[in-house]
Amino acid sequence: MTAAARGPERAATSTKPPAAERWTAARIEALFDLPFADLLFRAQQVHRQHFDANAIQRSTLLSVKTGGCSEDCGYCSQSARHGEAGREKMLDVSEVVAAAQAAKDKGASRFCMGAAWKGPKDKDLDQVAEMVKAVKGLGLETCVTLGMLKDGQAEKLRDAGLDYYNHNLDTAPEFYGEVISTHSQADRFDTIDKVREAGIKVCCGGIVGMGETRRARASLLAELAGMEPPPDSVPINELVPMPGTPLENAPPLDPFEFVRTIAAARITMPTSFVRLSAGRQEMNDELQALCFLAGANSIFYGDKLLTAGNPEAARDEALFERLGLSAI
Ligand code: SAM
Ligand code: DTB
Ligand code: SF4
Repeated sequence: MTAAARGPERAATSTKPPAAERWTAARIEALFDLPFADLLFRAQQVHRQHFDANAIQRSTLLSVKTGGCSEDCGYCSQSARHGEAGREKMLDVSEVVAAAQAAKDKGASRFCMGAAWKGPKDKDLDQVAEMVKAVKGLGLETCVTLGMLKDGQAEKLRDAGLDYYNHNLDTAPEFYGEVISTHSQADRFDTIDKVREAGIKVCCGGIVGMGETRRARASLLAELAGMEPPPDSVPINELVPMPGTPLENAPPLDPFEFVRTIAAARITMPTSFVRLSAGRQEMNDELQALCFLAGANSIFYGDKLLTAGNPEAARDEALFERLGLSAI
């Protein structure tokens, strides 16, 4: 089923459910605690009620402005405080268009442009709006992730043809301060509200594997599922431990715990696209297949994320072929 076809269902779920039905962190943690096969079976059932279980949406990422960010997010290679990503000036519109055309030719349906900013200055925003317009003109869906937005900026992006804005909650509210000190999660909600009010679709998820507890993973999902409505797209990133960052030595997450997180996201946000996001390059094909079985139905496609690696398109093509998956 397409996102457009899900519109009326989404409208129907926007009324706040009674407290007993709300996905609290405790209820979501109880999902995580299920035997693995039971959890995956439930996730598959929910997935098949709302989506074609063999169809995966593919977005290609491009960093249009890399490094030198004022924020101190402990996982990020682009922070000026610890990042080793280096600093690059903003790409020209022509460079972005060439990358977007190449992504389209390889079979991506959406092109996502990221910038390492706390938030864009108005002058920067005008340049990104030009990029959005040009990429949209190629017939691709558009997404940007630019940090926090000021009043009026979301509307400018919408008018340029922006379909999605990515802005993650990143982790549980109670763990946020352990990872980021230069802004609060309340600031993140504020930008998400601005995006939604401008009529742009919301892409919002988080990162797991940063040393958080299972309860904190459940708590992140409770925040996401509790949005009214939940995000249209929910990226679940596994921490890519980037050299030089405070989290470079974070202990790796049990791979089955990652699959459980995907399954719990699918069950608690039945009509959202759940994106198997960062960390895929470190996963074998079998683990990725389990993630698809758990209800992931979207990936980043192309050999680079923003600064970290991602599987090459040819490897993904081969995996799709082996699993009988088709691209949306
Ligand atoms: N500056 C903007 C912001 O913070 O929203 C946009 C770029 S930021 C790199 C986008 C998202 O990438 C972050 O919110 C985080 O979820 C994810 N991310 C960044 N570094 C990561 C890493 N090392 N591993 C996994 N996810 C990461
Ligand atoms: C998201 O949730 N994950 C993407 C996208 N949104 C912008 C970014 C992942 C970044 C991984 C680390 C890097 O490439 O630097
Ligand atoms: Fe800056 Fe975004 Fe990286 Fe945080 S995640 S340091 S805001 S680029």
